[in-house]
Amino acid sequence: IFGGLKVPPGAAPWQVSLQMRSKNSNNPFRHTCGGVLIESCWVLTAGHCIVQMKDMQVVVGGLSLNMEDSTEQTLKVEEAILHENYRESPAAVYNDIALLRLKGTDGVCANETQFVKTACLPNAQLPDGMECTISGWGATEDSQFGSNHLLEANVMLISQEKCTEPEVYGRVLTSSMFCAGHLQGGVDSCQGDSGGPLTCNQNNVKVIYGLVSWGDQCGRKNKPGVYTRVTHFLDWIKSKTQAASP
Ligand code: 4AZ
Repeated sequence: IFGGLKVPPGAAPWQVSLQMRSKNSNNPFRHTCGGVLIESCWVLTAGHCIVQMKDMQVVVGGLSLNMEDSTEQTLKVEEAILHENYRESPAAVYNDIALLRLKGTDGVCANETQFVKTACLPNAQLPDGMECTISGWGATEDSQFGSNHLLEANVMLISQEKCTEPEVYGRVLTSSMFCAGHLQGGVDSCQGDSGGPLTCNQNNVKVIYGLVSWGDQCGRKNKPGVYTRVTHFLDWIKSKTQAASP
């Protein structure tokens, strides 16, 4: 996150750190992407986060990556479901969404606490210009390796009309994506934040409106972050999560 501040305990209880097994024996799992807990056994993330991931684990309820928080829960992944129409091109990533089914017993995987809660899904489009919040452990203006503490920043929803202008992203932006940020630059998501949440207030409830997906670098003028439009995938999410639960 560029231009962010530390997230206070319990303020982003659906935030997930998606971690991949690494060769470093001191730290056998490495933070790779963000994600969002949407049900006790389901995490929503970006498709590009799981395309080449084998051995993963999910951590919820933690704020710091370099020490084990007493509030965190570590879960194993039973199944990763990538969107059938996931595509990468040099210009953009399409249908950049995936679901992770967690390992648990009797339909309980993550346990709800003050620090671990599921996020609500949106049920309508939200207005351009609305202020929303992004969070993650990704690269910052000071470190390309990311932040040890979870950071958050406020960004504005940018109209499709503005974001498809040639000086922004032009026609590579599709209706299943949207832009959010600050066109003057400075505040943005970045590498390592991918798959993590963009939350907005809808009727006084925070909903997961976007997933960090891509962008032309980070924090640059006229190059806001691009997010997977969660409302576009509600039927897909429903079909996958309902098919696998009893
Ligand atoms: C990335 O490389 C990435 N500024 C993620 C988000 C953004 C740019 C790049 C948005 O994963």
